[in-house]
Amino acid sequence: MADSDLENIKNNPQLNDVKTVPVVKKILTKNNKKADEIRKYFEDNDITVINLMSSPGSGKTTLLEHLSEIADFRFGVIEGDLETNRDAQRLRDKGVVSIQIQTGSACHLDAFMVEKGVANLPIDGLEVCFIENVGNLVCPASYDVGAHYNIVLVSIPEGESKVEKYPVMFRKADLVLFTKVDLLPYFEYDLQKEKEAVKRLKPDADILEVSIKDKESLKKVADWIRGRIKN
Ligand SMILES: Nc1nc2c(ncn2[C@@H]2O[C@H](COP(=O)(O)OP(=O)(O)O)[C@@H](O)[C@H]2O)c(=O)[nH]1
Ligand SMILES: [Mg+2]
Repeated sequence: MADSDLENIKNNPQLNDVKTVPVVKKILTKNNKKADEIRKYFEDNDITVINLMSSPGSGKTTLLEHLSEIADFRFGVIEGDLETNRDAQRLRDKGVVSIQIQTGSACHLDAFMVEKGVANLPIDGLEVCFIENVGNLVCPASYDVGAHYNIVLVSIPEGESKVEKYPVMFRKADLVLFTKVDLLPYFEYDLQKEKEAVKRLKPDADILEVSIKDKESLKKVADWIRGRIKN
């Protein structure tokens, strides 16, 4: 388990009593071992795994739908939601190989849930596998799901200060996407200030602005991903 994960537990008033810390530590240690197995499986098959995390509705599935039209790499998707197969179906409608995991009441995916998705995902010819995590800016950040990179999305209509309010999530980000920037004229939103907040929390995170109305912005996301594909 990473030191930062233990720090997160210790800083959480619900989890930091003497009885709970060893239990949570054990759960995360088991999870991380399974996540390493998943990463190895994908590496053995030359597939780069990317975990998408954000609040519900910030544009994860929409981004994947658009990437299916412009990306010059083949990708599959493991979808995580509490209920329904809707997001996986949206992607299958676009010709993308996609498997839905229903978490029931769990607010995040863990490596054991992802393992079940992986078992049903046909990976022939894939270069990238996205894991669309459950919409939530808190819980998914604590669970390694076997990804190589984390992309965190935050949309303009969610309002300012999300980065500073949910630092654990943004510290995990390799790329932060500010989504729905076409809506900037309609919101009081200081994008520069929010970008600076990202840089303070995670100085080496890349940052991109995205709008589905601007194909060039989507191409930049595809290029960032293409740059992380092995071979
Ligand atoms: N205006 C605008 N709306 C967007 C953009 N991206 C996504 N949306 C809308 O945001 C809503 C939620 O998107 P969805 O992809 O389902 O979010 P998810 O829960 O993160 O997967 C949908 O109605 C999308 O059409 C964007 O760039 N601009
Ligand atoms: Mg979705």
